[in-house]
Amino acid sequence: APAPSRVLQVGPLQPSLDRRVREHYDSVRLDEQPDPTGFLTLHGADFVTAVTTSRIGVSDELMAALPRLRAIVNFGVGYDTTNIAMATARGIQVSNTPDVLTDCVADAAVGALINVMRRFAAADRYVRRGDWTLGGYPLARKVSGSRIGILGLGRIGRAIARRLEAFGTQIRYHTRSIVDDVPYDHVDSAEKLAAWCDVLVVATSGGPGTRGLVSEAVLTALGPDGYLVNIARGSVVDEPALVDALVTDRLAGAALDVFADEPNVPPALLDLDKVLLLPHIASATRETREAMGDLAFRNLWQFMADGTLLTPVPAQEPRGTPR
Ligand code: 8YV
Repeated sequence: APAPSRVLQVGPLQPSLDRRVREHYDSVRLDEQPDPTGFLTLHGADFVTAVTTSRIGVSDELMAALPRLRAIVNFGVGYDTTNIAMATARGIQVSNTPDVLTDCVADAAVGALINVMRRFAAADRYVRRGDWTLGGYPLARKVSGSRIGILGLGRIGRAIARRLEAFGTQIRYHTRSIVDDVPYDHVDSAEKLAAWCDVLVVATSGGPGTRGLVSEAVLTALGPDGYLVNIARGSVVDEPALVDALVTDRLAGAALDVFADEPNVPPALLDLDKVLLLPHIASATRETREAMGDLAFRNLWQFMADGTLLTPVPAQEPRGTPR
């Protein structure tokens, strides 16, 4: 019978997670196999656990090629790259790494928001180019006291809101259902929230439920004096509509850490000083990535010990399942 402790590493992992998995388990890097498909045909039944990241996930095809898979351990809080309904139907548990990255992602969202409203990155380039000798830098927008709309008020959305309270901002949010224990007003649509706020911060999860939530209509409602901050997933925003709104000055600016087709960024954005472009780094600090790797490993360790996960994601019924 296949060795039950074999672990499939779907792709590259955070270094200390990679080291610990190799130290404690018979692990195999799928992406290092010369013929991954042939390898899975021969050995797919060896693996009851797979370790992956939010960026890669476990595809439907890979899940189907692992007939004895019982757990997917995910490095990252987002799990939109794995079909949870398919995993649920197969009795496969999935874990993620919540909480340990909340502060860093919220810090990044606030930093990006300040940066793009005050145009600090563009001002830095202005000085480095020697343009300061040509005259003063254009006026920017005040962050303190501005109106902040937050899409998604989970752990990260709440942490962003708490930080922005300190700037004397007015805060409202939109989620599918009202969140009880917060001092902010709920707005019943993304479009209405965008019409009200100066800055729309995207802090939702990714996946089918939020795809295209920031539509052309939402961007139009946000308007020529509005800013968009996205530290969630590129899929939440209608990216072509965003690019068009920015290029045609129907939005004041955007701070983007995530994109529809990473690492490819729409070329039209590359020359816009009103846009802050970041390479998906909201959680990318030494401390947080170590903590994420440790939590991912502890999920794997616990599953191997007793078949349970420390931080399982909610099971999902296949879409259209009668309640
Ligand atoms: C990670 C993220 O950088 O946690 C997530 O969902 O998007 C980031 O924190 C990335 O997913 C790691 O692969």
